[in-house]
Amino acid sequence: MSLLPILRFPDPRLRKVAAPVDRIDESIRRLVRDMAETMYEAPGIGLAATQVDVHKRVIVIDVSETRDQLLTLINPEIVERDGVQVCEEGCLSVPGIYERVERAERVIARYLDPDGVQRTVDASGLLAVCLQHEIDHLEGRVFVEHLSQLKQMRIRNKLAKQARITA
Ligand code: GNR
Ligand code: NI
Repeated sequence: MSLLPILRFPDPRLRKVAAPVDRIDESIRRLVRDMAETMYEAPGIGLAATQVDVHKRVIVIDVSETRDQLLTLINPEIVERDGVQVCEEGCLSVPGIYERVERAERVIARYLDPDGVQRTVDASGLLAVCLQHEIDHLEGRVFVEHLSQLKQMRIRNKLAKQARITA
C-alpha cells in the first residue's frame, strides 16, 4: 500500500472531469486500497480519485466514528435528491478552510462496488453531504466553487500566503 500525494486547490488538475471505469481490474483495486490508506491517514471522511491526480470515477468514504465502515463507490451516480441542508465543509485539497455549503439533505446513489456488483445507497445527513462533495470532485468541482466570488478570492489569497510560509 502507499500514501498518495493530494492535489491542492487551485491546482488546475482538480478541474478535470473523471472518466468512467470500464473494467475493475487489479490496478483499480490497488488504487482503491491506496486511496483508503491516504484518506484514513489524512485523516478525512472521503477522497475522490481526482484529488490524487487519477481522473477515473472512483471514491472512498468512511463517515463512521470507528473508522471501519469503508464505502468504495465506482462510477457513482445520484439518481434522486431531496430537501436541503447546510453543512460546514472542509476538503483535503483546501487545507484549513471550512465554510458552510448548501446541499441536498438526502440522496440516493447507484454505483459499482469493488467486485463490480451494482448497488444503491440511500444517504442523508453527513453521508449525503460527503457523497455530493466527492461526486463534485469527479466533475472537476471543489466545494469552494459553491461560495461567493469574494469568499473564493479570500480563500485563494489565504492559501497562497500559507504556501509562501511553508516554502
Ligand atoms: O474530510 C473531509 N471532511 C468533510 C467535512 C464536511 C464535508 C465534506 C468533507 S469531505 C473531506 C475530505 C475531502 O476532501 N474529500 O474530498
Ligand atoms: Ni474534498
